[in-house]
Amino acid sequence: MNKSYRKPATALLLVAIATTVLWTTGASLAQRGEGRRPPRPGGGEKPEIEDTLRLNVYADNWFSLYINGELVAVDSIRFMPHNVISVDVFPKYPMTLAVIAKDNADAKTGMEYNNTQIGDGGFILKLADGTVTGPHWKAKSVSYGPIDRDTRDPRVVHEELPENWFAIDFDDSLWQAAKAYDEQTVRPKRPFYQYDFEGAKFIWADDLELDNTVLFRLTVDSPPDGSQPKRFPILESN
Ligand SMILES: [Ca+2]
Ligand SMILES: [Ca+2]
Repeated sequence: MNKSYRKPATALLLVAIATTVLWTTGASLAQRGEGRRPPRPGGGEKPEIEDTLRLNVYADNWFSLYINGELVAVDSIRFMPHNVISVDVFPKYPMTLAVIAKDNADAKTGMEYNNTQIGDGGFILKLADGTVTGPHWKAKSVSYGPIDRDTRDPRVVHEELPENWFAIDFDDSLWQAAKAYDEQTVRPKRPFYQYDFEGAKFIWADDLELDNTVLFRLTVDSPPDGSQPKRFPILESN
């Protein structure tokens, strides 16, 4: 090998070594949480990705979710196949979660698959601070049918969504308690088992089959796992 070939090879090797050293250092700093930017004088610490919580949501068949009045997650697949939405959430307590969940149901008949059958619903959620779905959530069914399970002459009941149903200060005191359902009853599909839902219960309104659109709400005063939420004064002036 002559000199002109050796030089680029040596340079490449040096770049590779330097990249590995930088990557290793960065990874170990991130692992120890030492990669945070130092706070600016007088500015306070800014939140970093380690300050977020992982939120896992599974709906049969579709949902959208608001936290403290803001839209945070939407199921990216309208009905089939069933999927899990997993996003990072920046928590702020007290934290109001509000969900609209829909079973796959024709608006006029309450049935699915070209009106050939009655489908069932189901909703489950877990946030990394220990917030989980269960009968302590509030629920309200706003679409129901087919009435009397009459599939020959299917009729449905729809209610307008209450104004600001997802807002922090919405009064849900007259809503019913969510009803919890066994995993065996909801029969979640494969993606459910690939994410952490430990401790969470499937919820819906009173009828897993005939309630087709259900609203849910919960306000969490502080992290259920007892962790101390970090404060960021830099964000509190906004
Ligand atoms: Ca249904
Ligand atoms: Ca369904």
